[in-house]
Amino acid sequence: MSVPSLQINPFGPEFLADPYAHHDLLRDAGPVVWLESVQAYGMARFAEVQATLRDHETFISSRGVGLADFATEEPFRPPSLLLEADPPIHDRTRGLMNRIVSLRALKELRPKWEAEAGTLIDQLVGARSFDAVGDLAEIFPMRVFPDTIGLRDDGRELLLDYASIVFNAFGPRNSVFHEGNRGKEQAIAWVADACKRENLKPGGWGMAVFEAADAGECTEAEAERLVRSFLSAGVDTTVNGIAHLVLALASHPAQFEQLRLKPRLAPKAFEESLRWDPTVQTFFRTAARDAEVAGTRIPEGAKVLLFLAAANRDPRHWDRPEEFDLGRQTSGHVGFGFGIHQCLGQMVARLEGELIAAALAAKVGSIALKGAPVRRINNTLHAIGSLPVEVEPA
Ligand code: HEM
Ligand code: OVM
Repeated sequence: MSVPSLQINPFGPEFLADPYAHHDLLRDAGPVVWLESVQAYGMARFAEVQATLRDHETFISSRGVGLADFATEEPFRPPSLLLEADPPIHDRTRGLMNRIVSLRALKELRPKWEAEAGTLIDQLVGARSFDAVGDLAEIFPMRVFPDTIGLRDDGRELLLDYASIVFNAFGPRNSVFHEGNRGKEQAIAWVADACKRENLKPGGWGMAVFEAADAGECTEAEAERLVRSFLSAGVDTTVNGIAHLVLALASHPAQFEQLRLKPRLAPKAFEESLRWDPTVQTFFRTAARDAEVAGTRIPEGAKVLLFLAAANRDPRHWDRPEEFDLGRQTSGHVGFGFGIHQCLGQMVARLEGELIAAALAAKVGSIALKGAPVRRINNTLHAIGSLPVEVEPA
């Protein structure tokens, strides 16, 4: 079967400004497409995205989950020992990290995080009008996550700059990469420093990684790079997850009313917002051998771009996919990925999102958008720069 060849550029300004407007074209062209602009295969239907994520032996991560092929190109930074690793290395690093990001650790954090969410939402309800990004979505994760890692106090604001750079770097070296990263370079040196043992506070998840090194589970250098994973993936993702939760609730008032009536829907509200807009739009894989997907041959060495957000709204899999609906079964969405690389921090993200949804349900009577969301363009994240809202107290 010959593969449909498309001219559409998934890292072009029109696409990134409104990815959802272009997903039908990708999904309808076929189960597998050839993307001329990036010289890669693409998959945007749920079934093929999920099947490709599942087959980590054919579609590997160690040659990079961005456009660059680490077999032939210099990686942007030393590769992640989780995201950009295959078994057996991945099994070891992931096992070690899973023991740190444990159910028990999260249970311990909940009361403190819950109190922080309540305090913040009380203050915003008092203000009535605020920016749901600058005053809420960026504030809450920054109040809870860096302390959990045990990061040094100075310079924490650079975490957001760092994440922008890292997520831009999965795409091509286009103007989004160059212009988006300009002026943010000092974040790279700051993060490198912040990951060192001597800069981590005792009792945090950062130091716990070094304790695993002391126990012989990884080397000291590996520990530094694993702490870097927390800092790379742990903030901008939840910032935009919370921003999209607020956008979803503000733009679906009947659903917010359901949440107010049944606050036990708070976890569902965040999960459905992740299906509806998972923020992390895409990741690549590389074919480690000749493969075939839905009748299309994919040769060894080919890059494959997986459109996670398009899979989450594929009408072949979801009923009325564009609608944010608290009544739906959300399980199986690929907002956190699927298979062995499925998000390490998913319980962290879910706890943050649930607590914000619950605080809004308890304290807010209605949320209205006071203007269109202003997008912050990034090669990988569907990010919001500002989201003006007005709330009424409950
Ligand atoms: C992996 C999304 C929050 C750490 C992933 C993957 C996705 C994702 C899609 C899979 C990557 C792949 O298959 O190649 C998200 C979203 C989040 C979020 C949407 C928030 C709403 C977090 C947080 C942390 C984190 C809070 C840190 C505590 C990681 C790490 C990986 C990962 C280290 C790599 C795991 C591996 O390769 O085994 N995330 N993430 N993420 N995430 Fe998250
Ligand atoms: C990492 C990493 C970096 C960016 C994203 C991510 C979504 C992981 O360094 O392991 O997962």
